Amino acid sequence: MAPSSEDGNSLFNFVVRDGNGVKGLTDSGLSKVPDQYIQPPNEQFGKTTAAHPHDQPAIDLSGLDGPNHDQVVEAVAKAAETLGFFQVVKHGVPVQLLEAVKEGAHRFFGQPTEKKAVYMKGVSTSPLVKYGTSFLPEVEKTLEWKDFLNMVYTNDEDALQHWPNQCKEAALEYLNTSTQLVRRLLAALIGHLGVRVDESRVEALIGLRMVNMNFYPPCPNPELTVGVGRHSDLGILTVLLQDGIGGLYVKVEDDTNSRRNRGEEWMEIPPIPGALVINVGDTLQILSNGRYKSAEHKVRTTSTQSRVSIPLFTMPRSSEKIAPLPHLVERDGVARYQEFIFDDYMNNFFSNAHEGKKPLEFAQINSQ
Ligand SMILES: O=C(O)CCC(=O)C(=O)O
Repeated sequence: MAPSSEDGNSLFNFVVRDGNGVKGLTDSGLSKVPDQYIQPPNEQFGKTTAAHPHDQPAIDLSGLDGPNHDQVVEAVAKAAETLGFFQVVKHGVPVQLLEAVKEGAHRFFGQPTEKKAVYMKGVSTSPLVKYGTSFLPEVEKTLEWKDFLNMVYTNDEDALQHWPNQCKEAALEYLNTSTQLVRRLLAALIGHLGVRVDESRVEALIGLRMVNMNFYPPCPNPELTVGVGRHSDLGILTVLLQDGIGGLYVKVEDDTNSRRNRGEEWMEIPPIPGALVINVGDTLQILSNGRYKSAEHKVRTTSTQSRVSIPLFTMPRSSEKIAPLPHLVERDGVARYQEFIFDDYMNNFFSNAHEGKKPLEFAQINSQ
């Protein structure tokens, strides 16, 4: 049985240290959300997020290799320059595979705690796999309503040997086919900047890849909690598969005074069957000297059904030096970010609870 929320330590131990996660908490039967999950008012969905759905149609990528190439590139680049988020269809990742990946996620999280807990940090026999809950429970003031499985890619053989049996085959095929998609999108985005980047550099820029499976159990008080707090992703591009439940919100970046006076504006990225969501990460913002925007996003919980989402994060190899591309600095007459080693950016990112786009300050030179 789950401990009462008045006993903060035992709740933390039950959820985090014993590996029961939010799923274990909700399986024990909850009528209200424990205090440890109640967000401060300025982060609560009920109080702050008056959102409207993203109304841009999904971009049809079948045109990328045909006569509509230029229009498709234009649409992708425009989305990356403004919201930093867009959806794609006819993307080359088979739709049946998307179903298999979601089923694999449900199979993994549907297991008893002891089966999942073998992958917990500090316990996992595989350095490539981590099961956990929230984002950084040891440093967060308020926990996020989410359990996750993180699978790092080194090569196909390691993945099939180490990733959990419940989902490894589908997850690996999803990673490999989505990586092709990332290569095509990145070629389009780099080309649109009017610069050339060697193929070997492109491979180094997406040389660290991981698939996460996120599981959001139903929440008795969705308006008080977050599934994931506001953040942007740290890498190049993220490919996200979401199921039909919805709950992903993106912040509309607009620095004009009129927007500031009206407060923040958030847009829901509605589920579209067969589509994949793409978002720009901090590293691509930095390489493009601020032209492409990493998107601040967050996730709402729901009271009725468990939601799953499966992001593929593409990031630079940890030893890679990152700085704005020299041609862009020359053209812009200013470097907006300083050079750093990606490993240092990653360490900073994974040392702090989610706080919007604050990690970008690590690299920022001028206030933007
Ligand atoms: O669940 C989602 O829709 C987004 C997940 C996310 O932002 C993340 O895993 O970083």
